[in-house]
Amino acid sequence: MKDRLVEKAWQALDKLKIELPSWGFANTGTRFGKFIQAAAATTIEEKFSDAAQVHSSTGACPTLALHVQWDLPNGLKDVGEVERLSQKFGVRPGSINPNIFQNQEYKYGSLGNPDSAIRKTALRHILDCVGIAEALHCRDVAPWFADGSNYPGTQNMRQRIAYFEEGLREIHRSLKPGQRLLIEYKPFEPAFYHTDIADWGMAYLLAKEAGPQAFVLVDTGHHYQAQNIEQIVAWLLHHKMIGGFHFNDRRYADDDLTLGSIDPYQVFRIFHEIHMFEWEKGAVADIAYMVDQSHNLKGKIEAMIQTVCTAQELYARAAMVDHERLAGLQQGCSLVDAEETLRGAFWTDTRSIVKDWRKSKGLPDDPLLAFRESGYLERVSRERSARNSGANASYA
Ligand code: RM4
Ligand code: MN
Ligand code: MN
Repeated sequence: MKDRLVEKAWQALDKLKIELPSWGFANTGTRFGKFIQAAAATTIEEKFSDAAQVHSSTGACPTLALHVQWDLPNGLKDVGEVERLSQKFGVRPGSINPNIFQNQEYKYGSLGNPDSAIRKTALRHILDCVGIAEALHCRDVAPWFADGSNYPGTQNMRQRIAYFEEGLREIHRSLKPGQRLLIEYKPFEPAFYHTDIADWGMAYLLAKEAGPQAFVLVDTGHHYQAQNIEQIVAWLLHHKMIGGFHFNDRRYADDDLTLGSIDPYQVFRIFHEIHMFEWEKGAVADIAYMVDQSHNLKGKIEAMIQTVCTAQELYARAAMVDHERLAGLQQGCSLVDAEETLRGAFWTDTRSIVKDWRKSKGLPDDPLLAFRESGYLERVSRERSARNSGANASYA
């Protein structure tokens, strides 16, 4: 007979699905340059193929987030090819991510640009993305806006709020029933004086203004130091406004480090808020979990597997909090016992529990080892190395 808390961990693991980012398999880097990897994916087919490796070894990643422009450069015309690849590799397309930050015209912003023609271009692109999402039966459209300014006084911040409200309302009008618009915030970079959607409050207000199918997306790396991310999650849960997560960890800024590599307790505390909410409400919080990491130094597929395993271990730990007991201790303000109840779950080594769960599903108990033994990395390194050696690594 399984212990009651282990049973809770297994049930949580059954539910946890984590989307992978197509761009996380490509040669990406820091703004100073890229360290080219022979095995990196350059085509959408290779990205699907790599994602399928992570999914087959973990069983937890059935979808791949796509960045239109990087993955569907011809927009709707590429939908057929994406469908074909999805069938071939057994991974569904996931969230559709518009690209409104790379083109030259977006120098002063996209939806917040003072030039109405550029605002329209950005809007048209995002509306195309909604169409692509519909054609691929994807639920979420998730724009990240690089909009902002670098120097005080150079932009009218209030005016830009109105532009965002107007644009997002129009995007929301084009959503089909069941589709969602996820609004991601980020406090700085590439703009360093002001970011148009800098924090969860701004994202929340814009989502509210856009309409009932708009929600907030929390990227764990998009916060200032010492910010209480789990409190933000608690607020968003309370208001039924949390739509999704981008998983990574960060030391200073948007570093895209492996989830939980710097501060596993923080990831645990975030998961704890979600589990506690679900326990209280007796309902599942409808949250789309996704990895948003672009590894420059680690092998990309291995880093994804490591992230998924870390997420599972920490998610299982948070599921093992004795919620009944904790609720009673909180009510009685038994500070030490309440904290120890939380800490006790955090210090539970769930690795063997996750292993047993994997075995029960017919999955490899050590996904990283299974991937290494498959020979996939060696094969694709050979096949792709010539193309990757020609990749542009330079910053200037
Ligand atoms: C941003 C943000 C977005 C991601 C881009 C590539 O920092 O996290 O989610 O799409 O990077
Ligand atoms: Mn992100
Ligand atoms: Mn980011």
